[in-house]
Amino acid sequence: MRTNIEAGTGMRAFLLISVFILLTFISLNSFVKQNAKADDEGKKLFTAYCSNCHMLPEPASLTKEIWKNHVLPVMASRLGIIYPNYDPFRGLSEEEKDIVKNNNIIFDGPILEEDKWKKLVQYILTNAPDSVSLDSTRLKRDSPLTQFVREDIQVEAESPSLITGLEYNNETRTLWIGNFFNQVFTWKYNVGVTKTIKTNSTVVDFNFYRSSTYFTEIGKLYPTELSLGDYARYNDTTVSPLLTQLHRPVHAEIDDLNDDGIPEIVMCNFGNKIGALSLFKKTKSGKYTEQVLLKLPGAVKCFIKDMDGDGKKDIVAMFSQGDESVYIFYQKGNLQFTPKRVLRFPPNYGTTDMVLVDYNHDGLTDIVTVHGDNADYSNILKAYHGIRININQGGGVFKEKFFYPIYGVTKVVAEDFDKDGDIDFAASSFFPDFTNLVNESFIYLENKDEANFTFKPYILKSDVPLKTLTLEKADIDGDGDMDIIAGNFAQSPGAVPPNLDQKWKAAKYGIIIFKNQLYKPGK
Ligand SMILES: [Ca+2]
Ligand SMILES: [Ca+2]
Ligand SMILES: [Ca+2]
Ligand SMILES: [Ca+2]
Repeated sequence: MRTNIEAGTGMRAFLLISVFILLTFISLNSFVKQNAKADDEGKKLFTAYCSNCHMLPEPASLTKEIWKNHVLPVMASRLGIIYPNYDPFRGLSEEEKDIVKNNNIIFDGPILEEDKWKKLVQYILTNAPDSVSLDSTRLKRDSPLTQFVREDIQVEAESPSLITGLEYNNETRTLWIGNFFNQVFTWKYNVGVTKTIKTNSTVVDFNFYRSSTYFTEIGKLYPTELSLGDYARYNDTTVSPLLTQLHRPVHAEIDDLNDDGIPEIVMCNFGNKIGALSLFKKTKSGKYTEQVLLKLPGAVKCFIKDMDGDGKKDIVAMFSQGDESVYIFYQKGNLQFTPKRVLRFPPNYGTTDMVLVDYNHDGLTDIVTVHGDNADYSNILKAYHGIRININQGGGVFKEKFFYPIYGVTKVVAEDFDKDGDIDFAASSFFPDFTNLVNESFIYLENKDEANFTFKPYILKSDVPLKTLTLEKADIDGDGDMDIIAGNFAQSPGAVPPNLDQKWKAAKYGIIIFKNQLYKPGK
């Protein structure tokens, strides 16, 4: 009997345990299912609401902390949900507040229910990493720079040096330099500064057209919704504004787009929360009228080029704020443009620069894009920062064929620097890793195998690493090879190591020349 009882007890215990396990399994299963359901719902909301304004980012592309404290409050405000620790109107003047309100940037009330927003947030935070670590393979990838020799040159009396614009005029062999202190310098190799010109505001870009020089004056360098910028013509003695009340213009092109003898101006009004790419046409009375080509903030760079080979000049423009993208505006009728978005990137890519180059020599212009801005909401090392080569497939289709990662890269120049027939690149990073990779603030990428996109990277170990917002190429010493010029910008929007910050601020130079050693003077 005892055995029976024992057996009976054993059986009951077994049954109880089985039931327990079964129940546990069911509840676990439904818990997992519920969670998966919530995750699924969160994902759907994320996809629906976060692809309205821009390309969908990966939740894993930023850390939980960055999402929570920096990006989500801003995103929420764009959906009319205001976080207690984030006031989208903070620091804005009444005038700016009105501009933001009138452009429907911030909604009056929420356009998404709170529980849905919570599910969306939960989905992002579940899939975001706690931290990102430095890619240690990069610590060993760079060779010492030998193709170029660095030379630092003082141009201004002001300190710290804050160079904002740099452009070389090949015809007059003059370097034009703009700085934060509303000054423009003309500079010649072996001569030095030849002229100092006072401007209305900070000059960030230059154009040379029919023996005149044109200044793009940003108005205010730091974000504002106010339109305080100018576009001015300089004729040896006077600066005459052609266009005024521009919204933080950062780049312009002037050219006769319809071949009627009268030049038009294409203006990148970077703006801030609002902005636009505009075409300015000269009327018979001599005044300019604005035709907005695309109302989108972050217009940062443009080129005028016939991209479809129909004989009419088109416009290629990059937008770098929120909806990061490259558009081609095809000229159909007389100054009538049809836009096509040819490249698009998630908003965390931090798109900053582009160059046009026929990388693979097939007669089709390719677009090289640069992604590395870390000045806004998410200051971490990003694996997807770098240079992208987007090859023209024909018919206005571009495909990313190569990605070279560089933390915080902001500018690039493309050229066959060693004259072996293939395109090499030089790039500057304003947001490198400030500890072990700070010398990647300047990288020379020598093309080793064009078809396979094999590049050899070189850096210069320096006590005061390059810190620049500007990068230009020119044969500055006139010896037949292409050199690289950068302007010193000794201020940081984010935290940098204090000892480096001191060195940058104390640096007694305005421009840095990387002199190509391919042909040496007198050799
Ligand atoms: Ca065309
Ligand atoms: Ca090509
Ligand atoms: Ca080469
Ligand atoms: Ca040279």
